[in-house]
Amino acid sequence: MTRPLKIGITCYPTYGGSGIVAAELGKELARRGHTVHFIAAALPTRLTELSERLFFHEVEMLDYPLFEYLPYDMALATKQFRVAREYELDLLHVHYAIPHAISAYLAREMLRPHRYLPVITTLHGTDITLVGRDRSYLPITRFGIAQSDGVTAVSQYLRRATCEIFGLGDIRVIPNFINGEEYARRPHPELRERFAPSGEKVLVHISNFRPIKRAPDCVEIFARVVERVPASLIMIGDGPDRARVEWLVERHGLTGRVHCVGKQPNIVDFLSIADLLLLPSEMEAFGLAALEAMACEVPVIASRTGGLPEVVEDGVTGCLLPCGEIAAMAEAVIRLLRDDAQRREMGRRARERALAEFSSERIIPMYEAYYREVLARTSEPQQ
Ligand code: GMT
Repeated sequence: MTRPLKIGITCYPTYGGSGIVAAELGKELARRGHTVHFIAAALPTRLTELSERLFFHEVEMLDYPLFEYLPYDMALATKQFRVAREYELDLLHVHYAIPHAISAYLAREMLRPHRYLPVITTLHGTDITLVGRDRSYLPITRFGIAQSDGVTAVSQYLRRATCEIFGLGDIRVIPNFINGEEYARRPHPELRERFAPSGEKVLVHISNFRPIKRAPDCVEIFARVVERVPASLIMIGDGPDRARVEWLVERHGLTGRVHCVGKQPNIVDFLSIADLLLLPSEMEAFGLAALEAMACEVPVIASRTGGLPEVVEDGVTGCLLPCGEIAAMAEAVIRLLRDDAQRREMGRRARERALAEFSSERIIPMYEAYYREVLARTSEPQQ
């Protein structure tokens, strides 16, 4: 029998899908008997409960008048080094290359006189396609990825993009995953009554309202839809574009029909009353919100971009359209809202696909196998 592992995980705790994936991965690994130590600036949002196999170590930062910018990367490296030494971690798994891969590299080098601590970096999207490719970060991002002992990407698209942008090739694709028991459609009459009291159809958007998500497009699409089908739109999340979304809602006279509910702890409740998910992003390396919706039998209307075609099957589990084509997206929404039978069939197939391709039962063993592969490779004598 293989022994359980001691794994350090670093991620962004509050903002975005990479932190959600990291937290869910940690919980799944702990359920399978491994011990997981989260090393981050704050407790990751999805990590509500710690246990004897799930630990959290906060990165402490000394402020000093001389520091115009606090050296977080160094504080993180120090914490990773300390936790790895004290808890005898087998490996460090960092999510989002910048700056986590660099901090992990530093921690590994600090520990090297004692022993070798393998580092695995998971690429999530903008760490490559937006921030990482920017000239100010490109060389150091490339270095961090190249120095990692193992690199995974959440989609084939992201693997290809990394090869093209950085000229780096040895990347394993391990897609994002969903726990099919937690993510399942459950009746929620009170919530439906609150947002659709007259039996309106319910559209949902979930994002961090950054420009790349094109949240304002949802309001433009909805403005066209609501002229022809009674509907409500629930916008979940918060971020820079929220004010613009609220302004557009007023301008289109949609107050009371569009509900900006901010960040919500229980996404499943909202997805359980949703008829469709809108995801008009400019780019998604994967599109975790799409997968969460699919698991709850919600078809997805999304942009044909990045890794989304690997998640949403056009015409089968949702519709993919060119980014920014508001009118075409609105037509697709109207068509599906008017055809209950087709929409429900798409929802059924969406859940089927989510479970068949992206269930935690299928994906977590890929991470476990990859950990063991990297450990076996790095336990050979280092040059
Ligand atoms: O969006 C980001 O800046 C990074 C990241 C995050 O932390 O939310 O999002 C990416 O990772 C998610 C989880 O793997 C993916 O589902 C998102 O598609 C991806 N975002 C982008 O590619 C824009």
